[in-house]
Amino acid sequence: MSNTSLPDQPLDAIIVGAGLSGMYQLHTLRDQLGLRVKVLEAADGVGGTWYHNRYPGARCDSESHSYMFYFSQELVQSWEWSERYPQQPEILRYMNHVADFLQLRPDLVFNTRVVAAEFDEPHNLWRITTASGQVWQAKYLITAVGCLSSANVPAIKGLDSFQGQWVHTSAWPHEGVDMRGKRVGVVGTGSTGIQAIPVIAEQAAHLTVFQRTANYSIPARNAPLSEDFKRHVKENAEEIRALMQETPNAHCFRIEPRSALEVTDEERQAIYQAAWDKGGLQFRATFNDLLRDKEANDTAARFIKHKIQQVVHDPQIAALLSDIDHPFAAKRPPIDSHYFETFNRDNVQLVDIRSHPIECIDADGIQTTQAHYPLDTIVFATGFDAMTGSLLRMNISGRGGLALKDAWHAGPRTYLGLQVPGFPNMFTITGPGSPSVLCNLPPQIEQHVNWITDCIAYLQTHGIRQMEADTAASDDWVQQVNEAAHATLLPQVRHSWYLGANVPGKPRVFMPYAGGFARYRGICDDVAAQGYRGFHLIA
Ligand code: N01
Repeated sequence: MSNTSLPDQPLDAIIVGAGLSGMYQLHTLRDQLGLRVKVLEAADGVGGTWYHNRYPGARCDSESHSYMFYFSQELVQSWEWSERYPQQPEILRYMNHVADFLQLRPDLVFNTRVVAAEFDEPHNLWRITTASGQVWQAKYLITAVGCLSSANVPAIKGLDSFQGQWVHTSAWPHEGVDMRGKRVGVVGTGSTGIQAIPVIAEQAAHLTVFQRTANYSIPARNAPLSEDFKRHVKENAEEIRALMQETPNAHCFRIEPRSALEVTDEERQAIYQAAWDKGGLQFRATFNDLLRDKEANDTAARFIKHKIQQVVHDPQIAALLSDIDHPFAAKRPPIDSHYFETFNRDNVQLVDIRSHPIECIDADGIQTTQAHYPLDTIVFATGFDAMTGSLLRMNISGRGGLALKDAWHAGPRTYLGLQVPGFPNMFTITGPGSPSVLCNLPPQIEQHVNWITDCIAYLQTHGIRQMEADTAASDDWVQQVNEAAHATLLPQVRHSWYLGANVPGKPRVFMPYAGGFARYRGICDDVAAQGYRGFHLIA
């Protein structure tokens, strides 16, 4: 059987998606449990989000030594990052290295988009249909489709009539987009826009940034890694791994055990300044109550807004950029390389589309309620139909033909972000209800994959045909996810994609588990230790 031809017998497992999660899941099921497994992937290579997100400036916001697998010492020793925050091409090289190192390629099936997955109850099998009409069969269906892989292209009137080129950052053409001599417009100032804008400004003749919501950003202070640091990572891999497993966000730094309100103004200022100089996401780890206490959060917000006003020369532009309507880090906090400085360039213009929204796009550019902006290229850095978009797009139906979109009509309901009631033997890696996007993803992927692997080993050795999340256990988990979110400032943001509020018509439910990675891991371990409490196991 070649890796693209259908097997004669149903497989043990089909994994959808060849990003980090799909690749590691293939390795554990195939090489540890000896199961027959294939990975179906729509693209023609591995990488998932890093295969598609090739926009200028795309790089990781997690420090490189935390954005890698640690389950294998040999794998750790076989790789070296070049920068503190690796760029997309280097991350994609790492992904390909993982595929080769673990000899995964014979079981990766590329150019194969899943368009439907149905649970065949009498045969206890998942039937998975691809865009070319092939039907694959397997006992277990494991979705490894990532949290941020369905592009959110705003439905702006007239987009089809635009005579220039338009692109979404997450579907960047592989041949690149030539910005030289062009009038470029960027819509969106989230993490992606903030990475892309400084690089596009250097390439384009003129750049217009359309800002709906001003955003905080901390300087990344990216730099090449020293040989000493590279050695440090290799020699301390176990400690680094242990640290990431203990921290709430699965990063390589601890949150300081102090309140922003228990120090003097001078001490607080000095702490923020040191974190600003050091750069990166650690800024939010300076105090332990920034995400829980609005007054504490205000101190960080004031510090950053003041920095923006110092960096940006034109007071009107500085005012627009620092007029931020939400608490710091209540949206995913971006980090940047010279984002605010970019607005001091002569070829960059900031347009406030909160006060004067976009009315339409015409053949020549963007029309707001105030003015027309002639453009050759429009870049949508407008984010994703996050966490549920890619799952729903697969047309999954479970027991009795229950469609996932109907099961989730009021928002996603899962047990631990791992299973959905009514969908036996289906597992979701970093699904809604797990910490997922609130964490550095590789450690969480390792945790999810290891849990699923141990679980499947248990099912196989105990002769269990079906495993399915209990409805009451899922309802209780949804409640816990809700309570964890409301213990923080996270749900206070309008337009937050954590809530699904960025996609018109999407139910507003806080999707990721905000109780912290370490706590979540403990809960999952506990559930397994109690014979998979909250799941029905049918022999
Ligand atoms: O998307 P976003 P993103 N008209 O949804 C605006 C990850 N990531 O791609 O805030 C006009 O955060 C929207 O405005 P508003 C990371 O987890 C990871 O930037 O809704 N504007 C906002 O400004 C991140 O959080 C890395 O008012 C519209 C922007 O578009 C996640 O991806 C690197 C609009 C969207 O911001 C998503 O970030 C980069 C409309 N109709 C990103 N619709 C890593 O390092 C939306 N906007 C791993």
